[in-house]
Amino acid sequence: DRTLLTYEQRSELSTNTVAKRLFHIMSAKKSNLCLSIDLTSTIKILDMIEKVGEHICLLKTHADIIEDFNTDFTVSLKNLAKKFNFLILEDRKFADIGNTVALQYSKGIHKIAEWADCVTVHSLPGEGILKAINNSCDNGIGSRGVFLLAEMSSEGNLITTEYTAQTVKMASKYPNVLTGFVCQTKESFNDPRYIQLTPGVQFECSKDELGQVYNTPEKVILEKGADVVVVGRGIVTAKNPEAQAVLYKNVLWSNYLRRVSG
Ligand code: 5BU
Repeated sequence: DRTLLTYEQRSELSTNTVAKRLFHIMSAKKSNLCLSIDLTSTIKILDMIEKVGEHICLLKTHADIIEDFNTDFTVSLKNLAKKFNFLILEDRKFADIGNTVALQYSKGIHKIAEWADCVTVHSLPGEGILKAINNSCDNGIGSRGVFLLAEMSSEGNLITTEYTAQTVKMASKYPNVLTGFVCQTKESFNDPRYIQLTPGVQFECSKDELGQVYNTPEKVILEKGADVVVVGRGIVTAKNPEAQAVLYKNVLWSNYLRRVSG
């Protein structure tokens, strides 16, 4: 059972550099909290990171919602990642043929490959999409990672258990580029090398008006097998985001300790 091993133990097994680094950061900072920073201005994003950067292991971005995106911003982002010791995940959810994804990954305004340690990718188009990112890494951009979507948190999504199983099978051919899976359940995969990233988390079990479904920190860590937990509006829209981030960090970490102590 991968969920009974510690993050240190799992970092020893990692075959992807980003997974290894993320496991180390989690142990060092005692944080398995990923902040989903879904804000639309670069100043607001950088301000928010100054407040919560110390408490997170991973920062999840949506570059395409930022109205004033620019290269100075990505330089600042990388500096903050270094200062506070967290990694950056661009939640781009690539879903096209490999050739197009290779271009979307490294070109355009966003040049994602230059600043994001890892990206999210759909398995729907087939393994060409993993090959594309893998090739980009081999061709000079260095060690990067992929979180493959095996399940989603939203109500009525079309992913079946068969789709999840085939996704995990497809990924098994790319251990060097695979950081982990974005998923909702412990049963979706077994391999302890990979990180389970789980979004849809708030203290209040509830929903939003557009189909997002929330589980509590305790439930996703103890029952659902989450390793890194994504919190967005639960922190970003709080009156005091820093205090709220500390609350999430502490609850998530104590539930992880409970889990690995059996
Ligand atoms: P929230 O504010 O905590 O609901 O934000 C959740 C974030 O995680 C948001 O950026 C989504 O795009 C992202 N997400 C998700 O909510 N559910 C999924 O299954 C996947 C990503 Br994949």
